[in-house]
Amino acid sequence: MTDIVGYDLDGDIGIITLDNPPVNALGHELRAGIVAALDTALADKGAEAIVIRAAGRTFPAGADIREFGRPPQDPWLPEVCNRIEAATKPVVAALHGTALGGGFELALAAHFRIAAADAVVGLPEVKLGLLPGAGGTQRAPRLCGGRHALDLMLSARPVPARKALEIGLLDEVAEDDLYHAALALARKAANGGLPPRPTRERRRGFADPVAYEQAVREWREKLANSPLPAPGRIVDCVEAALLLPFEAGLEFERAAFEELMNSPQSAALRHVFLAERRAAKQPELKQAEPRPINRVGVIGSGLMGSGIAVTMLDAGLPVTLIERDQESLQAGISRIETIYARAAARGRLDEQEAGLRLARLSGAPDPGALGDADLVIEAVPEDMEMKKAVLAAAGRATRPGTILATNTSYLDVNALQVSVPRPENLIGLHFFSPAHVMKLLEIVVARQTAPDVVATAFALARRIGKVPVRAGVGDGFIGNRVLTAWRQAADEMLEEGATPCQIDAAMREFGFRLGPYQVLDLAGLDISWARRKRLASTRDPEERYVEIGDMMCELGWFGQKAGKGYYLYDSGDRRGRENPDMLALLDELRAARGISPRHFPADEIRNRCLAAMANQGARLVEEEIARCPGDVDVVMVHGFGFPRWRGGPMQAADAWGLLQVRKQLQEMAEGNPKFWTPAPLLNELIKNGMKFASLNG
Ligand code: T1G
Repeated sequence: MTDIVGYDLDGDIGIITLDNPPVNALGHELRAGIVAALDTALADKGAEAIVIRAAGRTFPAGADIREFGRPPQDPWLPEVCNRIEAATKPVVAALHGTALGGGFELALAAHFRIAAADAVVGLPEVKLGLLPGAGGTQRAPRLCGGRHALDLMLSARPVPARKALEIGLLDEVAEDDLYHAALALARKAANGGLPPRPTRERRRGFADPVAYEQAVREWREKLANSPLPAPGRIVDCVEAALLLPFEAGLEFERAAFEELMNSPQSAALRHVFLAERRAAKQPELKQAEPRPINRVGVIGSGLMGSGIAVTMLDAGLPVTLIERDQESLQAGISRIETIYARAAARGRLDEQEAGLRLARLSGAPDPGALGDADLVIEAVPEDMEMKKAVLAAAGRATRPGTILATNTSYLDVNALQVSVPRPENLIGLHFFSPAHVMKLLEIVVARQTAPDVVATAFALARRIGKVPVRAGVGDGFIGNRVLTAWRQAADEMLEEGATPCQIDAAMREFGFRLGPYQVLDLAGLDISWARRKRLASTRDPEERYVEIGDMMCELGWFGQKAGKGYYLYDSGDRRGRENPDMLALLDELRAARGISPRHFPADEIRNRCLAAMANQGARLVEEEIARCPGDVDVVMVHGFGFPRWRGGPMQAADAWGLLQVRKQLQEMAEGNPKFWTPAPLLNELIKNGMKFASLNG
């Protein structure tokens, strides 16, 4: 056998063991090894039946995503599955961990399936813009019927073993010893009780064809306006399972799979999957041991501080909440209690669990209560002096090994380091509001931050369920820098004739849930106004500055919180409607600048916004604020609603074509050269015939 596929005999049962860490992904070597081991087992006269199992953390979690986009190598996974199904001896698949995608398809091709009680199974390929391409769309419905099969593939949610048993996807669940339970099942099969039964011949799932077709119709209606091709193709394949002979169904599935594999949507979704994991891997994690975090202090209990506290409480960490006085502290605790009460009321959390989490919360109006904290995060207002004072007090109140973190969105973390007794312990943890909901965490590594502090931050991100991205110190780090560029591009079009509604509609059509002006109204216009005022003295006179935002804030139009911003918000209506006063203000601004307004087509709006974002992303990579373009994509997808199936601004720019991006920038450069001039990195990539993706490692 090979070193990633083993074969041995246990009594009269042939045992094939897969061992391809970290998740037994079904890459070429593993597939070839399985076929070789299967042939050995079938030829082995001592083997009456066969068990396929896996070592390590999980039964195969799918095809190897890193092989996608390259010419597939024999044996293809569908071929491996067909070989298992055609075996002349009973084959039992023993599942543990997360048997997903091609891994579960391998199991579906076996004659019997047994799983550990805590295992989950699933066919989540739709999250990658694909469909189960190794027979899953044809075999699963034969076992569990159309409705369960469609839910499995279209929700992409893993199914716990007992539920999978209940709907017919498994034959047994092993309450304790999976291996021996699988052996017993194989022996029962071998002794004639359970002969080989190819899934392709199973009809259990077709028992009620009317209900099956009804499920197909219901899903087709639900998916009528989906911008993604994969869900609809999955429905087609599941319907084909009922209507076509098995081999024809396999061919139908194969054609649909190849169509999706070549789609830009799948390329983008696969890119984000790998970019998220690449962003979480840091050199420091290999060089330094993370420090233990058993108690967290949070200073400031406003919107951000309370959200950060809830994030830590949700992860099982005790939290000490610090405020300037008892009244503020009580208000903060009440805010946290309200968050949990709402979650319980919506059924997202049971009352008892909410109570357990709140029991881990303590508070004091004095940083002296932080003595036993391993990590202290400040979330006070964006004022440098205030943050310096708060961090200095935390530094005095805590142990030498305690990590101090700032949640600042913009401020210079290097400057903050000078305010604490041990600068090497200070790092930026930039959460996004609401902190207990948003997945993105920008980890800002300052000049003196110690490697083990960086390693601790990334380990903490995984523990609290966040998507971490490393950022260098620079105004706005990664996300807010790109957002600012997006806003500049949009504001210039406002000034020249577009309306907030037109710009937001164009960006929603691109795939954003909300357009930029809807986001700004939601966040509050006063926040970015404060930043612009703070930076006013350093503003470059050569850069075009659009005053519309300042004009609105001077009128008190702060967005949803004020009931008026780019849109008007009638009481209780968060969607907003066009603000005629805004349009009048724009006319006033254009007249003052001698601008004759013109119409902006949706394509031009999108192209200008995307070019501005990608160009800013290129600058962030040049300045080493972002490690690679993929990190910029992860930030924009997880922090700013960039449509995941477009992959982020850098992936979308690659898909559009860097020459096109540069052409768009050059068309704009005359009006605002410093902002629109193509980044040198963009020119370099074009010159070398490369894409942003080539820098992702
Ligand atoms: N291929 C290659 N590598 C994979 C992988 C995969 N399918 N899944 C995970 N990894 C790597 C990942 O990059 C990371 O690597 C390590 O494993 C741990 O992953 C034909 C076409 C299994 C639930 O969509 O959902 O089969 O950084 O950090 O949080 O029909 O990984 O350590 O070097 O995510 O514990 C279908 C994708 C594929 C499942 C584990 N399968 N994976 O989560 O660890 S398409 C999937 C996951 C397919 C067939 C089709 C999760 C996980 P490194 P991790 P985790």
